[in-house]
Amino acid sequence: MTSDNSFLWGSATSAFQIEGSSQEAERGPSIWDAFCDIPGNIADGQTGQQTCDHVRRFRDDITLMKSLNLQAYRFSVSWPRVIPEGVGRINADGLDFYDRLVDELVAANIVPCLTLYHWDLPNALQKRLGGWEHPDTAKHFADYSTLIFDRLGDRVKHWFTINEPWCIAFGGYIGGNFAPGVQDRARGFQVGHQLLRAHALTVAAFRNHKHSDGAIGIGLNCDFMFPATDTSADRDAAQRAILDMAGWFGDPVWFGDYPKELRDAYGDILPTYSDEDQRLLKKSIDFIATNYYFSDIVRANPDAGPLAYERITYPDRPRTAMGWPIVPEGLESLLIWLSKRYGELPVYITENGIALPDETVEDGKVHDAERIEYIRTHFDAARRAMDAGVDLRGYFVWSLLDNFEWAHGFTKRFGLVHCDFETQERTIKDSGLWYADWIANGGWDANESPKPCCINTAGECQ
Ligand code: GCO
Repeated sequence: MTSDNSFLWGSATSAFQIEGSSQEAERGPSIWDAFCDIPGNIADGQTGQQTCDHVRRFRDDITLMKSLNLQAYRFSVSWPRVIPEGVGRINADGLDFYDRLVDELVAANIVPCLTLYHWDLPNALQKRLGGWEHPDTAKHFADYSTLIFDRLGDRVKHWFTINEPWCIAFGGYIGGNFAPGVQDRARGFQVGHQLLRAHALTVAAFRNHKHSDGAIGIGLNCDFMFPATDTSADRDAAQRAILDMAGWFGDPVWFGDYPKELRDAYGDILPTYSDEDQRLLKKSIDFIATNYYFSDIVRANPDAGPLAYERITYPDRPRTAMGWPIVPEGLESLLIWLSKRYGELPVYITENGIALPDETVEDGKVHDAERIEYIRTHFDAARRAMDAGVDLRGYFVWSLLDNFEWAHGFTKRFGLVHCDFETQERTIKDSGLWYADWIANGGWDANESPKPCCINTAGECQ
């Protein structure tokens, strides 16, 4: 994203997770509001109505970012705050909010990095068109994005179209644990397809825009998959598992089509692209952006679905409050895999972080040593990937604040800053203080050099 080689240390959030609805700049309902209204969907029965009340408190939150020494801040714009019905009427107050946010970030010398879509589709489009399954939604997304380029493109130069299309398609339409809660693989593939078309149309609009002097990409997510054994069957199975996640979206935006392995395995339920779609999709990213949280072990199993692989959770690793095994070396391997496959483009880690159980404020402090350890070991993994040739340009810790963790509601805390959801009081955790020092000291350069990794490809310590 940056034209020079400078490295950005940042933190990330998303609109639905932190903004709250708020009286000022009120937004239209999104599919996540509708999903929260269905009893049983959210672990603690909570909603996105209030969350961190960021729309009213954004100036204080920027002050917090300054105390963390953040150089960049990745946030998302809520489409229904800007265009409540998804098309048509523009909510001037909503647009003004993002304008002020960007102004204040720039004034604070924090680089604004903007995600156009982080899961909160205007519910009107879901009801009227069937949401992302309908090809017109992709066009409406490109129109909405163009409005954002018009208004903010003079100051924002770092753009992400869609955050984690895999989660939207898989979580929303195959697993069904995310909005809109469907369980149907063919519909999931159709949604993934239209998300990719939306990305391609938006990038084309960006590249023709008067404010095209920035860079644009898509926010992928991939768990890394280590083969269970060194046999070729398991190694191939692990590759198929990576393609099933990162390749489903990464291949189209770079090569213009899905991986052959997915076509062979899924057949006709994987939609096909028109020539025009393919032309627009090919090389429609200026950089690779990925979120990373954990890795799994993969074994070949002919009976385990069309791609014949089985994922196994690391049995012997410590787990986060999400139940995710802590596997820092998976980040190193993922970065190398993505960089080799997609043109050795510049790379950004757009999310990485940990939820911890039972975090409490005592005497104005939150002692989260495990978060410091998690972040530090992942920083080191990223550094090893750089030493192996990955052109890493930035690292965004998830998340700035404890926030609304989707189907988990407020039960999982990822923040560098603790948020009391009753009083809205913010407390910088030990990890936030540590990160502020890390950035002030120049990252790895001035801190001790990364520890070598002892883990082999089977996930064992050598
Ligand atoms: C995602 C989203 C974030 C999450 C984070 C922790 O990856 O699911 O981008 O919104 O909150 O990843 O689960």
